[in-house]
Amino acid sequence: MKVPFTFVHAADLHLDSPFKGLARVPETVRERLRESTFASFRNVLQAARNEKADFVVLAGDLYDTADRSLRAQLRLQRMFSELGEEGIGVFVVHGNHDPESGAQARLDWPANVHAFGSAAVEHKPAYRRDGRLAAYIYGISFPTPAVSDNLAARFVRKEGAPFHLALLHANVDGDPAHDNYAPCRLQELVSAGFDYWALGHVHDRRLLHEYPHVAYPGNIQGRSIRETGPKGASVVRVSETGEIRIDFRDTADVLWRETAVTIEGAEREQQLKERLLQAAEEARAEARGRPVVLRLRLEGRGSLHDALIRDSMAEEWLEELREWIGSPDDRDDWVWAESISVRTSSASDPARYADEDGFLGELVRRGLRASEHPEKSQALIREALDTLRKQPQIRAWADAMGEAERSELIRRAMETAAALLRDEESSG
Ligand SMILES: [Mn+2]
Repeated sequence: MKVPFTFVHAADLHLDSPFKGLARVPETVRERLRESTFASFRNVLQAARNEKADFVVLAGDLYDTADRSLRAQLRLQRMFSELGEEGIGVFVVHGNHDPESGAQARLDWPANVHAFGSAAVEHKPAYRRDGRLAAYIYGISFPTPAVSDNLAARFVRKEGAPFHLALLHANVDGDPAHDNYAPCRLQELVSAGFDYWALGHVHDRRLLHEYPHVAYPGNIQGRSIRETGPKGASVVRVSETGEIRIDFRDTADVLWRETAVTIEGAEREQQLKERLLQAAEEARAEARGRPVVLRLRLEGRGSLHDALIRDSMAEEWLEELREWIGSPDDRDDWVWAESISVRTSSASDPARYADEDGFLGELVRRGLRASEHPEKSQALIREALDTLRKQPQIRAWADAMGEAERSELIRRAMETAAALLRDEESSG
């Protein structure tokens, strides 16, 4: 028989993230974003109160940088001690963004907080609010930012508790989208004898296994247009029979969204204007009172394509769209149009030139062949970028491209070249 209890699992708070690269956004937007990681974490703790959680576990990257922001440390200290007044414990491990080696303010942390050290895996009892032992919590922090050791292998289950919770910042099964720190295998976590692995590091929410549960809650607040989708924390309920139920709480303070707008069937700019505006208003409605940073992705085949790919056209639409949807200074549920990306195709499929003689036909034939064959598209892109590869950023971008992206790039290059050649022919 187990003891029923409830806990909140969150990770990757990245408190006080600086939101660099937002130099050109209005002050209102920048300010709200700078506060968003704190606001989301307040929502996480409010969820812990509302759900009558017995304790909270935080799986690393509480802070954004190794030299922890003073503001973040002082605010955490206050928020944690408020939880302590309600009898809620807090268990913390540190990850690659906030390892032990970073500079830390010398602060007195409240007694309800336990931060695991980096020397060895420790275990601590976690109690329900009524004082009954609920679980042992095991954890270890990163000593330095780049940990290549398998920390999971050091976890050993002890006798004496009804439930065993392992708290770790780690990359399970070498997820290529994240740095391969504290690498380990799902299979070894599953067979290690714990009931729940509370993980951090991967910023998407993932449930890798059930019974035992192995879970990433994802980060609590999107920090760029690459971090769209719901962001928040898991409320985990363990019943007396050991059944585990996980409920997600979306705690984000500002939403990052990318939404597609098709140009198909739009013959006139007026229709495009209406569609852009509608997409922005839909994003606002779905956010239910929260502000949104929005990227609009134009796609589909249509007659507006040829105009859209001209220099600075997307910028002009973007500036106008910002005017129509209103200034972030005027309402709390603002929508900030971050960018418009053009992924459209011309109304007429260039494939129909493939049988023609001459340069246009040859270009289209080569483009189609390359976009259909991964090796050919790779070779073509390599050849095209040859001189640019000296630039480290371009090299990194080119090397990170997947098969589908390369094929898409070739197809777009072909469409653009074909459109320019057709223009030439009709004007000449
Ligand atoms: Mn992180």
